[in-house]
Amino acid sequence: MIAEKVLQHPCNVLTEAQRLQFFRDGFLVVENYVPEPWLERLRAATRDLVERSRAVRESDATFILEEGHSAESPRLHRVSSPQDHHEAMWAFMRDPVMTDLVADVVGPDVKFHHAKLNVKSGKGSGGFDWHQDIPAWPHTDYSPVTVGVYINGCRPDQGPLSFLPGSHNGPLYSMYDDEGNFVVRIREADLAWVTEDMVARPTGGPGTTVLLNCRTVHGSSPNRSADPRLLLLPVYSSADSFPYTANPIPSVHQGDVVRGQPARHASFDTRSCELPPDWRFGYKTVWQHKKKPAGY
Ligand SMILES: O=C(O)CCC(=O)C(=O)O
Repeated sequence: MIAEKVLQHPCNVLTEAQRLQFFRDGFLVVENYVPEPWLERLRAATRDLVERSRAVRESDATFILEEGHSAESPRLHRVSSPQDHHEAMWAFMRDPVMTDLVADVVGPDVKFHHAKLNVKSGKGSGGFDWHQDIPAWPHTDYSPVTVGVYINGCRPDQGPLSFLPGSHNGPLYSMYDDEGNFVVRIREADLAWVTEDMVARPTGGPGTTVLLNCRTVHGSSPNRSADPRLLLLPVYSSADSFPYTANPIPSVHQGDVVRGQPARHASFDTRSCELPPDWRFGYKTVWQHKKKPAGY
């Protein structure tokens, strides 16, 4: 569903001013949004998942390990598809606390696409270079939104998500490097116009939640603190928006309508989107492309 149509529906959670801010900036921060009982369940689920990672020696489709990971001292970049591995995660992602919020920016009918839990274990966990999300999973329109829930909050030294406000209205940049690898990184030359004062790096307490439009340029710095920075990142779209490439992070729940009704007609935004590699043959994560990554 395109923004003009979304705005015809009343808000559930956000104020009208917050929603307009989302469409103006391409992101919105709702401080301390997720209530403590949910945060407790998410923390417990995270502990279970981290516990399971003790048996893992090499990164696999679920656990992306950080350097120094061991059974004694687990260090994770990410848990892919946490909703497929822990019922509490899926219960949260389809709960109105999430779906009513998402409906405010995609319209009343909400569809799940994929999710990840970025753990960023701390003491130097790497950051993310500037990128846009949608070229990894193009859809028929640009309604997809990533919701970022800081389970324990995020301080400036923990590598908060950083945004270029308004960049969702600009071009989509290439996510390929000169060798043709899909590196999920915008070339420096493409962002030569960016100055420090343009960058937003919002932080907040436990449950602080970020809504991120799929075209917005964003990244993050390393987590130099001793504490993990738990960021749960489910991705949704309006129900009438359809992916036209394979999902890089497949889920048994992909395509589940988690609020409202399934669509009878697809929504189209004809602005072109660069295509990713064919993910049916596997997804090479950003970490596998990093030789000496920026920000480490
Ligand atoms: O976890 C982070 O700091 C950044 C995550 C991100 O940008 C992504 O997964 O697309």
